[in-house]
Amino acid sequence: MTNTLTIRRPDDWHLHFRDGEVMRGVVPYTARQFARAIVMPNLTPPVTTTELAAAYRERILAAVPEGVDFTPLMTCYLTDATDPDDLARGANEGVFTAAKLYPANATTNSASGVTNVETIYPVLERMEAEGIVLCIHGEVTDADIDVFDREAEFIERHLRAIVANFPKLKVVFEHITTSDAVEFVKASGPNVAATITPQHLHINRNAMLVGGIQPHNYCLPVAKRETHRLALRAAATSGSAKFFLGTDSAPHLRGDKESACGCAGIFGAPYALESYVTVFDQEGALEHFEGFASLHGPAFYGLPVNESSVTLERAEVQVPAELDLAGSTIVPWHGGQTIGWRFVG
Ligand code: OTD
Ligand code: ZN
Ligand code: ZN
Repeated sequence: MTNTLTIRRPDDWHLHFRDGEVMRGVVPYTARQFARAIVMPNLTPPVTTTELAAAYRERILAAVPEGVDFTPLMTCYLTDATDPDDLARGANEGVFTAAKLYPANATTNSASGVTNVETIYPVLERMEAEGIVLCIHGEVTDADIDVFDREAEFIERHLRAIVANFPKLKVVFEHITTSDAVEFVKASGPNVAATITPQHLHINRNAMLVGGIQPHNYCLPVAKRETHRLALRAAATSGSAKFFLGTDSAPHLRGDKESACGCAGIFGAPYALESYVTVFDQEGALEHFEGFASLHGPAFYGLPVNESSVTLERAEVQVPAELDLAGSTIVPWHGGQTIGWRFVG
């Protein structure tokens, strides 16, 4: 039995750092485990220009603890009014690593998102030409579509057309939650990949709704039924380079989640690697963990792999029920549970 695992230092290909005090509390958790992270731009106001992204990057870097090597990779929040020239300039200057498509109102702080995907086809054309990666929150927002069907519907209504119209565009289907998404990504060419969160590998929708409402298991896209979770686990642990790590860590203060209208988002950063490696262990696929965590993401984004390494060991770890962040409390993913792997460093 493998009791310790040493892999190249991983990266987190999708997370939310927020801003201000909360960001300063959150960044060290990610910088402790990951060398780089794709930082989502859904601030208020959103990070829509090169100038805003460069300033946000500086604020994040100022929150990285002394002596820790961590690089935030910035994304541009696409709107109906995105200027392709500014996006291309930001990418060429090394400010933007990717751009993010939020269908308007699909998730937290996405009200300024794209109202009609066709509106931004000129931007996608420019991104394809410049080699800028497109990250997609793949859910339709139409009121008549059931929340559990919104991802599958997005594939049929929009994603097939985007991939067909821009065959050279690199597309990351973010935080996939369905077997439909797994099948779509597997059937697509090498320019289409997906990130998978720890929560969608661990829980199905019962964890959110059975035995009382469980707000700390609520995120978007919502967890689906068990067959989908099993498809995600098979994809993540298969060794396929099309699937890689993206926590979608999305911290909200405890009171904002335990509320009559609770916020969507799970704070996965603090025990992220322990959570993922547990899944690979349960699936008998520890040999594929390094690919998922540390190799497939850089290969897709065309970036070098990290030279340093991290070690995980089999050991019982008690995850705190809550963490203090800038004087407020946030409940972490696995809060109050015991997990079977420890991050050594
Ligand atoms: N999902 N919460 C948030 C973002 C993600 O869709 C996402 O990427 C958030 O709070 O920013 C969430 O549930
Ligand atoms: Zn999203
Ligand atoms: Zn996200």
